[in-house]
Formats: sequence, C-alpha cells, structure tokens
Amino acid sequence: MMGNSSIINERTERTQWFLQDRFGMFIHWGLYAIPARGEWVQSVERISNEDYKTYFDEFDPIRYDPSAWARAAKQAGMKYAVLTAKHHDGFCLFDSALTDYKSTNTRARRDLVWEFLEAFRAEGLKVGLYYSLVDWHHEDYPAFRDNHHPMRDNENEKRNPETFSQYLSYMHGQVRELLTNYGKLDIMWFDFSYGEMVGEKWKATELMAMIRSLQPHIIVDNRLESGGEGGGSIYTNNPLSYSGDFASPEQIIPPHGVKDQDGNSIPWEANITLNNNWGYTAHDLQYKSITTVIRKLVECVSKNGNLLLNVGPNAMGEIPRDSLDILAGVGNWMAQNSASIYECGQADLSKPEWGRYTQKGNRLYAHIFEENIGSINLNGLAGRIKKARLLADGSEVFLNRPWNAILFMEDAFLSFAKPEALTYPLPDKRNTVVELE
Ligand code: H79
Repeated sequence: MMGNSSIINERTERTQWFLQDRFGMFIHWGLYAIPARGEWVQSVERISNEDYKTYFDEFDPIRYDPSAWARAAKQAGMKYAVLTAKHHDGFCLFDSALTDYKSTNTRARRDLVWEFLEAFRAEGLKVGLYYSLVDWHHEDYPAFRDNHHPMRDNENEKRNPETFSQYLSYMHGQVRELLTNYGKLDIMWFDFSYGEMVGEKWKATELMAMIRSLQPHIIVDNRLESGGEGGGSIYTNNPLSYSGDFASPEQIIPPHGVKDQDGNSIPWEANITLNNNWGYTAHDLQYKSITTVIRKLVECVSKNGNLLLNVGPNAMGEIPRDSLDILAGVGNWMAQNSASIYECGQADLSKPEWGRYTQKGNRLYAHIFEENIGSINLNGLAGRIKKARLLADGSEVFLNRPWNAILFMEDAFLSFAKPEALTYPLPDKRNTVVELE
C-alpha cells in the first residue's frame, strides 16, 4: 500500500497551487469554430474527414490575439487557463512533427498553442493543455471512422488491435512533444475514457510514467480512467498511477463536492460552459447570467472545488462579445470579493438558507444570495464572531442584536442597519459578501 499512499501524498503536494487558485478559463477552439455548430459537429452530423477538410483549407483566424484572451481571463479573476491543443476531430493547434493536420499547415501558418502559452504566461497565469484521447481523424482510430458516436461504438467489431497500437504511439508521441517543446506546463487535461476504452487501453501506466518524468509538477485530470460523469480510482483510497490529480465533473457541481470512499476531500474542478456548447456555436445565445456564474464559482469553492469556465472563440479567433461581457461582470465582482475565493474552501458549518459560506483560516465569508433581506441568521455562531464587515467596502455590519441573543441562544445575527431598524436593503443586493472574523 506504500505506493498508493505516496500517490495521494504527491497529489496533495502537486495540487497546492491549484486548490488556492480556484478559478480558471477553459478554451475550446478548433476548426469546428467555422461550422459554428459545436465541437461535436463532425460526429453529430456524420461529416466525413474529406468534407470536414473544407474547414482545414479555409481556417484563417486573422484576429487571433491570445494576449487579449489572457487579459480577459486575468480581469475576470481567473488564475489559469486550459486550451484544446487537439479536440476529438484530431486537428492540432500546435506544430506536431507527427501529423500534417495542424494549424501551421493552414492559412494561419501559426503555432496557436505556442502563442497561447506565451501570452498567458506573460499575464502571470498558469497554463494547461487539453488533449483528446478520442481522435476521429487518425486512420488508426477506426471505430470512429464509420460511426463517430462513442456510445454506439462496438470496438470489438471495428477496432483492429494492431493498428490501434499505432494510434497509441501517435498519441503518446504528441503528448511527449507537448511536454518537451513548450516549456513548463501546469495542467494536462485528457478527454476521455468510455466503455472499455479506459486506463491500460490508452497504455496509461506508460503514458503517466513519461509525463511524470518530463514534467514532475504538472497536474493531470482523471480522464485516463473516466469520462465526464466522474469516477476512476481517484475516488478510492487505492488510486492507480494514472488516477490523476483532480476529478473533473462535467457541466455539474456535485451536491456534496468530491470525496473518496473514506470521506476525504479529493481535489476537483467542475468544467462548465457559458452557454450550452464548448466550441463556438453561433445560434446558441443561452448564456448564463453574471450572477449565475458568480454563484457557481462560490458553490464550487464552498465545496472545496475549482471552476474551469469555458469560452469558445470564433473562427476569427475572438472570444464572443457575450462571453466577454460575462467575464467582465464576474471580474467586477472579483475585484472586490476575491478574498472569499482564493485560498478559500469549505467552512465547518452546514449550508445556510440565505446563501453559502466559504472559509480561509479564521475568516468566514458569508455569501448572501437572497435579496432584500435586512438581516441574516448565523446558526451556531453565537459568541464566536468578533466583527463583521462588508468585504466589498469594509463597512460595518451589525452583530448580535440583544433580543436575538435571547431568542436564538445558538445563533448570531447580522443586520445591515442600525440596531433600531428592523429591515434595510443590503448595500449591494446581489452576491454580497460579509467577512466574519
Ligand atoms: O470537450 C468538451 C466536450 O466536447 C467533451 N468534454 C468536454 C470538456 C465531451 N465529450 N463527450 N462528452 C462531452 C459527452 C458526450 C455527449 C454526447 Fe453529444 C451526447 C455526444 C453525443 C451525444 C453533446 C450532445 C455532444 C453532442 C451532442
């Protein structure tokens, strides 16, 4: 068992920065920005590689300016970013020696990954790359050539084990390129395992040994062993070498965070889109509100998790205006309230009915989501709070009105007005944070 406890210890070491930073940008960008019907378009519409090549021939993102992306991420309060170096369609945004299907062979003639990494590092952000295990383009990934849908993929019938091992060499080779030619990377984000395509089907022990030897500090997601639904040996007290450093719930914030079988917290990051798609989708205008995004971020942190929030730049290379507006709004909130996010985690209190707590040492952050309430009840905190201040402006919030102390012996009480007043609107009615010391 020694090996496994050391896997957990090393995971704890490697993920320290990750658990402090809490908030990152996911970027889904590739040829699918041109059809603009989501990153699964080739599979969903059964587009042949020959027809899909139209987009390769046309790809020319003349307004790609990763410094602008990096500024938007930083202003939003994000501390790291993850770009799709290769998605399921197999198109590489980097100058791989192992394929011609890459951005440097398009009209762009640019190594888009390299420029992304430079720009985000220059803004002081940590950087990661997404790499799809699934590959609809590679000729030795035969199961997807006729039928791109993995859930309906009958690999026993369609996949030739000998040619598949050539795909594995290609995949391992590209991971080696990314970890060798692009400087220090902070995150490696694989996507995804499904059905029988799990773990050693990817030669995962060998792959992880290579990753650890090339970049010992990089953190890896858990998808060499699982899909977006969660799972894998990271959830046990007996994780395998390729169990990954963090769990990656997709489009969901787990009700109770992520814990292993013994109830210990596991590092985790919810990956969530701004609208209903990952890749740029012109007709999808169902964007989440600024408030919804802020509350999702707070919810993740209140359960010891991170939020990796996705943007899908368009074919010109720009993050859509709607997305930029949301990021700016989240950034305005973060500019005043990020002390309740960074280095914070779950509080030793149950969820209050008016919002959520986060905690950092002896500082408790009361995130108030209900509107138009003049006072809130702090169950179980009577006598434990020295002072209460609005995090946004440092202004005083009143504690412990005498008659409340009598009515609620266990509770403290916060009031946003002088003690005589019964109700009073909160200074900022939405997503107000009170710092309790
Ligand atoms: O990269 C993003 C997604 O493309 C990828 N993971 C995130 C991070 C992902 N792979 N699989 N899935 C998500 C789940 C599969 C969903 C599907 Fe479908 C249901 C595939 C086909 C039906 C969603 C809906 C995609 C196309 C239609």
